[in-house]
Amino acid sequence: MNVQSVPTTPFPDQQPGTAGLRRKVAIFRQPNYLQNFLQAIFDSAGDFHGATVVAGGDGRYFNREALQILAQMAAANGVARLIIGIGGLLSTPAASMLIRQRAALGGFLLTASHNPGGPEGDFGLKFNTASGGQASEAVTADIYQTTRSLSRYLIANIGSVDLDRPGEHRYGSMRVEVIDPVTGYAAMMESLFDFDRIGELLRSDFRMRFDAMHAVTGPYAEEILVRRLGAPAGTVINASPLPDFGGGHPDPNPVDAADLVHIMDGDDAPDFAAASDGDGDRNMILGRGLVVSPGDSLAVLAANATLTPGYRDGLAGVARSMPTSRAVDAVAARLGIPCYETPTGWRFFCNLLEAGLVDLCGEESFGTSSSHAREKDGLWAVLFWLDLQAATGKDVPGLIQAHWREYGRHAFCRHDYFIPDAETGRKIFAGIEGAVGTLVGAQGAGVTVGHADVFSYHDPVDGSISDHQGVRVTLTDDSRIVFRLSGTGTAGATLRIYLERFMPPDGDCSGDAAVLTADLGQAAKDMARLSELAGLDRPTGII
Ligand code: VG1
Ligand code: CO
Repeated sequence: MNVQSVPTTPFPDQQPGTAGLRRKVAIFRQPNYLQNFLQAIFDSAGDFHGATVVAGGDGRYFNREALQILAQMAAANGVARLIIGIGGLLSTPAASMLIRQRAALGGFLLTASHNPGGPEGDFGLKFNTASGGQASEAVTADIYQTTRSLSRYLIANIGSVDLDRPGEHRYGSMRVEVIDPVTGYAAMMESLFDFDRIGELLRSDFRMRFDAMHAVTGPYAEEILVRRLGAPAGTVINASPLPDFGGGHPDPNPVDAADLVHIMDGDDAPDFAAASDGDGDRNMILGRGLVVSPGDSLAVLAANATLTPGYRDGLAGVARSMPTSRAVDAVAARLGIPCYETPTGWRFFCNLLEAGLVDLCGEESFGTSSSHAREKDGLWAVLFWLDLQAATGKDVPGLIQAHWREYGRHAFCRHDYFIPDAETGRKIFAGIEGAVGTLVGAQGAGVTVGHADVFSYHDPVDGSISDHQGVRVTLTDDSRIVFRLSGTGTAGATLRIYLERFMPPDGDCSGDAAVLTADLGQAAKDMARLSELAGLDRPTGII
């Protein structure tokens, strides 16, 4: 095997965001760009000599080419065994589990998740460490520092890896295993949920629709829902992964999965619907006429966890990202278990999971998961909701309404403001941070600010501190407004404003969340001075 050391010069922009390095495909395809980032990982994220490493992606445009480069560089950097999902595909949760099951040093996840794909779209890469979770902030900082002084990368002439031929083959001095990732994933799901009663439900007159959005979950959903559980053909729609996701935006939310919302609002709506995102780590849960908010989903799963085989012994604790609604806090208080509040980004849950402090975690953007993996897991959440429906005989609206009657409702909505000039966006956000001290007592849209702070997270496991993780504003009626800047975009800046209104259990908890939180949104826009500083009078997106 011929290993070449190729001279190169640093790219200044290779700082990973919330979920790895995401850039336009055209940027990733510049000569040496991907190579530099990969070499920085090989140089700084562990000893790759003789190591086992996992690789796969969400199937977006450039996935296969990037995997070939990765294989050549892995061989050159001494990797002994490379495990790749067949066709170069691995969902993010399946990759996380595989890293753990195979005791790999880590894994390369080629995904930009919900960002659009195709030649004009985005590409992304993140590195997960031996625990199966995304590299910590410290490791990520080392990788970034390494990119800044890189002068060479190593690449080996091993020919082209056949990604579609299952089995183990030698390329240069490296063994490449091309595996079917669905089998192991399905076995894990079978150990957590009662497949007999879910199967019975799905084979009855119960009708379900799962939208794979032409992304990676299609094959997983077909195997589990249709082949193993007996759901009728046609249950999984948009099932084949496409390099451009069929031109769509594989983000499971009411805007990008509007077709599904429409189906569930119609007269002929099925009993249950769900969608997942590009890399299979997020989920959206729908009942007839109802989209379950991410915070409610986490809260319902936590409150009913002992009904499922995998969680029948109860939960050690729960965690939610800071902007996620506080619905789960109420459940944790009732159960007498701890509830942790972490910054956005799944990596912050990993220490808690690893230390056994929590079993369920959830994010504000339709992401939920548990101790079975170190990433969020879309299909897992769908199976959890199916199992709860099978166990209780209630449908989604029934489960949600029972929950609100018990705990009250945390109506939740997100307003996004896209600011084309990133620098202006950063200034606006800095302005909000700077104004925190003056917000208390301020009035807006009939509400008074009771508390405001810049969120800083002290990791209880490793003691690390992550500051500037968003601004929290609590109002005297226990409503809440949260501001943060998106870390996954590839152009401009997106200010995300999360709105939450608490409705007590003894009152009327019905109504559309967007309407129920509209006045909070108005107050938030004024606090951020968005009209004045960015000329924006209304959100560019409401989710
Ligand atoms: C978004 C979500 C965040 C999530 C991140 C990665 O980040 O809001 O909750 O952790 O995507 O998820 P941001 O910084 O744009 O708000 V995924 O499914 O893209 O891996
Ligand atoms: Co994702």
